Amino acid sequence: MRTQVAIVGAGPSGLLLGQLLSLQGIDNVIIERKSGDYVLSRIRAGVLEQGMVAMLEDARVAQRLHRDGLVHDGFSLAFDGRRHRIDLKGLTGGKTVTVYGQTEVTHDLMAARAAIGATTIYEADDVALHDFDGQSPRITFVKDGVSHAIECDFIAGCDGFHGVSRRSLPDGAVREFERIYPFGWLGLLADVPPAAHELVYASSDRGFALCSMRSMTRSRYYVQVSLEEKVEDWSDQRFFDELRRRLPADVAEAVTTGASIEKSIAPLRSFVAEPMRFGRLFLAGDAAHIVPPTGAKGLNLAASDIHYLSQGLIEHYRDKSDAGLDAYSNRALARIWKAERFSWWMTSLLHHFPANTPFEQRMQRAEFDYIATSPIGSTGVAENYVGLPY
Ligand code: FAS
Ligand code: PHB
Repeated sequence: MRTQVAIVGAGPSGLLLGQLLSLQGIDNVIIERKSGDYVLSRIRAGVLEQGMVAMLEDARVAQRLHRDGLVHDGFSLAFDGRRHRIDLKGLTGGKTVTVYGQTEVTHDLMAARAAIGATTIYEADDVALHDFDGQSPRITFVKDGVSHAIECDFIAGCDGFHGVSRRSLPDGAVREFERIYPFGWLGLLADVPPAAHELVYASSDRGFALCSMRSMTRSRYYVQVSLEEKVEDWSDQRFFDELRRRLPADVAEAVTTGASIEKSIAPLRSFVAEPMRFGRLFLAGDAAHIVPPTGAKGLNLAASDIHYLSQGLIEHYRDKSDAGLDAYSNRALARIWKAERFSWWMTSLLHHFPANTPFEQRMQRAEFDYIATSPIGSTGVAENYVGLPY
């Protein structure tokens, strides 16, 4: 088999890249380790920056998003029961975010790919990348016990943090930066109305909690837990009781309990691999970087990577120019590091760190007080939350 661009991974990064390339007549094949149903079953992000909404419009997959997505003009920070609303729209000259689950984004991209007739190979085993530092990269994999090879011009490594692409690079080819946080997020999804019409990020001496949603009838909640916690030790009742203890009283009272549809614990880490290109292999999305979900940046960073990478590939084929590909890594990393900073800062502000001294706890409180009383402080939060320019 031969294609112009071979994409490893059928998550949001791979699917969005494939769609943008297909619309420009650039042939591409996606090779995915799991089944399509498994990819759709993963419950992940929920908030889209305006830039990502524009990307999905460019990809012609924004119809359901505009029908079902919830446009939010603000969100709240709460500290020891005191609440401060960040007026996103007012502080950023009209920018907003859209609440629309990553599952739905993936569904829309999968449907578009099927409609356009592009090839996705699911349940591919032993995926391996070859000769990407030369002129003729290729990918090999096993499907139903039969070995296959795909010859291509370029490989896009969109296979997430645990994927094969970054691990295929020679030792010393990338420099890795990492911070692992001493806690995780226990998330619960339930078909109950949200406790508030906007997101509430709450910090209390018991730990962090987040009230989010997927629609006005489906809520997504998180509580900070230690890394020793096991999801099977958390009944729905125990989860909701702990959630309420961490929320401002009015929000706690508005929480509607209900049977969980999904419950899982995710670890939190900050991670960046530099550079994001090696010869004809380009890393994008979680394959190159991870942020703690506190800033709602993970999925949105994948979108901006794909914005830069798709532009570079289109210029290569349409304009015979490699300027975009040559600039990809530096352009993407410039935005990535600013989102890493914001995600680290939001996480540091809102979580209970067991090793924090009383002084550091006071610094957290002072940071919140500054934001709550300074329009300039709130504006800094707002412009990062809606997403810095591409
Ligand atoms: P993904 O990991 O989504 O997709 C990579 C794909 O590659 C997967 O389908 C995988 O099966 C496939 N793959 C892996 N290895 C392969 C191989 N060897 N061969 C072929 N295919 C392979 N972000 C937020 O903004 N908010 C959140 O609340 C949030 N919560 C998250 C919770 C969890 C548990 C995780 C893991 C991430 C969360 N994220 C969140 C971040 C998440 O949304 C990512 O940013 C987003 O999925 C990035 O998309 P991709 O880069 O496509 O990577
Ligand atoms: C979610 O709805 O899953 C969500 C929203 C905002 C975040 C993280 C997760 O910062």
